[in-house]
Amino acid sequence: MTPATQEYDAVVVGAGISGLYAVHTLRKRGMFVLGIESAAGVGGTWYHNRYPGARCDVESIDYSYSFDEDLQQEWTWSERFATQPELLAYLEHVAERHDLARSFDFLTRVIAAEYDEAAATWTVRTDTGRTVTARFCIMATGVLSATNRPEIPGRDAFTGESYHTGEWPHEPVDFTGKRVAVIGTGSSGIQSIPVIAETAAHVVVYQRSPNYSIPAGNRPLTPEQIAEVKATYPERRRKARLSGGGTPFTPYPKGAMEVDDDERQRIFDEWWHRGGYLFAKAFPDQTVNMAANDAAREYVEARIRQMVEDPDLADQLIPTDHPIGTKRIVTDSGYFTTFNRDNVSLVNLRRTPIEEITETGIRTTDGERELDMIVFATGFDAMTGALSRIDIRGRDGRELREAWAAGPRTHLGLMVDGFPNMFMMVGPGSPSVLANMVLGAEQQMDWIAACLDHLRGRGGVAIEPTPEAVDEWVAECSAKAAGTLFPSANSWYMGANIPGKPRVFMPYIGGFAAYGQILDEVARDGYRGMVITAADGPTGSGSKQDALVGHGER
Ligand code: N01
Repeated sequence: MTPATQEYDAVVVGAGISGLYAVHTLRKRGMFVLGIESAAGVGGTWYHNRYPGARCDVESIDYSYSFDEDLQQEWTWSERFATQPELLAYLEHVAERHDLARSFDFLTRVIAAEYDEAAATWTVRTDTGRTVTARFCIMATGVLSATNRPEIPGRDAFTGESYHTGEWPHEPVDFTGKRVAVIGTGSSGIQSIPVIAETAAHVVVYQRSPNYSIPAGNRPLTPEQIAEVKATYPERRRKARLSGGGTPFTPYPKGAMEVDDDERQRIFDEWWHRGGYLFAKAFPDQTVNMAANDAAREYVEARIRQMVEDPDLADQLIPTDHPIGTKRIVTDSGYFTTFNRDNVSLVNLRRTPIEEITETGIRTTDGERELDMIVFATGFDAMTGALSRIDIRGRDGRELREAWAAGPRTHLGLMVDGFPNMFMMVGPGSPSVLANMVLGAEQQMDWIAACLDHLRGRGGVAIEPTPEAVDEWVAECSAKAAGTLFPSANSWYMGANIPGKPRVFMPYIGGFAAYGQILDEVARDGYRGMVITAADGPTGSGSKQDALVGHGER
């Protein structure tokens, strides 16, 4: 029988890429760890986003753990960009290989976490009624996990089938012969539309803002390519760690405006054929210099016009509201050419906005279209949504939601002042979605583990950043963003997709390698900007000095 309350060294919230590695790392250190996950199994993003066409836009060989050399030698990816089922199978395999699932309570959602200063522990409450305490809380809650179902009038009135791409059902969804609406043309919409169009009677794409999308150039990996990667994995990982985005690619060494037209065209061609969102990094100045960005935009525009047969339709599919790359460029498989099919049509919501979702379809200002199915590809309350849906209270009952009312405030994207012993993974204030999330999770968790060793070595029970360190990091993050074109876009990076959300560029855009260097320096400087509370320390906290020693393994 499970006792109502149990004491752990650490609670890890989430069984996605970060949460799995967090549990593995902490258990290896002999800590008594409880993982809590709302889904029925591991996988996080790759558990939930089962929509047709879902794939990763980072190459599989890079979007994989590096901590287990045998794993990376034994696992063989079948395609350059893995599909969701393959990614989920991989994460299930990792969980099995390291026996991670036994540490998790599945089908359990964390609803509240409160810091008890006297005990220097967190009390974590769940929707199953189970409450546990833990010295440390690792929030591996994901940055694209809190789905956004916009408040469109009549949203729940539709009596046909209705799905959100981020909460896709496990049973197969049959589109055959159906009239399907897809609302949203971000990555999820753009990836799913061509696949749905293969069997649906008709697909109506409801587009509010067109997006830049670049064909993935996906292909099966040949045995020779796989052998080559496996033989050179350490070097590939080393390059990735030294890069801006956590993958072994570096931009052309000259700016787009420093080269002549022929050279610029050649480099754009090269990165176009490389495929996908990496195009944003062809030249190093593409997202900082408007002239360089215009050159990239014009190149892609011409490509879109080549793919879409109807020039008026092409016009409507070409973005005009943001510099290319300041919203994530979508990595697609046949998106623009799908509009050449007879069974795909576009509703341009800038011209004819949605008035209402009805019982039988969607009514826009030019009339109602009858539908059998609506697919909401409307995205996420990104970066902060999963945390703000939990009632998190730090010292003196201060709410995280309140602390972040004007936008997320962190030290190094890892900790918040007034919330001791709570660490966040791959969230706001870190390179997060701007870099390879798998290496990002390893980078941060390794740092957290070393930080906990440091705390233990100093006989401390709690660690947190100073308010000054948080102020400094927030200023550093916004200065880095201000030096780019990113803040000019109404992107989810800026919180602009959620009405009322503060408009702040949330990730750290200084680069993956630079961020890693900063983490290293802070650690070398004895965790500069952070304060430790000793067991008998000034705040009088904690009689649980032994907590880090561990109570055996769960
Ligand atoms: O979400 P999005 P997503 N009426 O926010 C529209 C990652 N990802 O799930 O732009 C009508 O990008 C909204 O319109 P607008 C990736 O990082 C990766 O597609 O706000 N439309 C937009 O078109 C990605 O960036 C992969 O005007 C409404 C769309 O819905 C991130 O997840 C695959 C609306 C939402 O696009 C999010 O992608 C999938 C309304 N009321 C996702 N509200 C990979 O390839 C919203 N929209 C790895």
